Amino acid sequence: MGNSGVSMVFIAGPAGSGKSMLTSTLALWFERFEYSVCKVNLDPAAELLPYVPDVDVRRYVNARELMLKRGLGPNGALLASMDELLNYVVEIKTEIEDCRADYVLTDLPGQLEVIAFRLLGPRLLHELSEGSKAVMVFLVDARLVSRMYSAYSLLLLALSTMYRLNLPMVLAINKIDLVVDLTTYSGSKLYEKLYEAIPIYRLLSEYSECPSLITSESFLDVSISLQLCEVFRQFIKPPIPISAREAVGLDSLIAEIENTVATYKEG
Ligand SMILES: Nc1nc2c(ncn2[C@@H]2O[C@H](COP(=O)(O)OP(=O)(O)OP(=O)(O)O)[C@@H](O)[C@H]2O)c(=O)[nH]1
Ligand SMILES: [Mg+2]
Repeated sequence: MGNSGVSMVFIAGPAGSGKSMLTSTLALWFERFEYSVCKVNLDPAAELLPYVPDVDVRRYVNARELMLKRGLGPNGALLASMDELLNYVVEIKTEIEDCRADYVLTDLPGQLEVIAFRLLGPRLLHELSEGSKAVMVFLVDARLVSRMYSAYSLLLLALSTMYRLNLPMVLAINKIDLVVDLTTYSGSKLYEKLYEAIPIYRLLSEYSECPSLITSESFLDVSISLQLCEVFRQFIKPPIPISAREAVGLDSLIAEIENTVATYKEG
């Protein structure tokens, strides 16, 4: 069947990084660029969403109901829900195709474990994106990457998610409004401030050599830190700074999504 003109954008990232809010804001921005968008909620445990989904998996599986019915805890219920969703792939795909949108924005659950580190989550994403071009936007909360060691661990998480899902990735640092004053800084000044505040920029910048970044903060063996630094640079482009809440940086994010989609090769 195939959906070849359509681009699937999976919005991933740790719990609370702003995936649902970005789905909402990004949809508005795509529409501003005159693209049609289909908003998909793929989180069976979502309670309140900041957008009205066009396709909502809670119609098929509801984590809360499963929790009560099977006596599961919240994590177990989410795992069971994602497994159950595989039975509805055809229905969900049909609903997505019926949207006839240029872009499908898929809001994923915050528990990365279920989407990337188990058997069925990656299979679900793979089946949903079959026949379309697909890209993952990986969101990181700006407040959580203020130290070099947290930059390393979040980049490892992003890289392992990308590796497991076998999807090209656009990394975005969200909630920059909480680390810089957006009323004072914009343009290149904003970027300078972010460069100071968020070590990921130094880590991924071609203007600094990896050895110069090894500080007393690096807790791993120096040679491992150096090698990881090189690996990150090889596979991850400097992240796009955004604020999903304040709708800042979204045109750059969309440009990067389009670039990445353009180079997509179906695996
Ligand atoms: N200040 C600020 N807050 C934000 C931004 N984006 C999201 N938030 C807030 O962060 C919290 C979590 O946002 P969500 O969009 O629910 O995050 P999520 O990644 O979907 O969360 P889970 O689905 O539970 O993993 C909410 O209180 C949002 O209002 C942002 O750019 N700036
Ligand atoms: Mg969410």
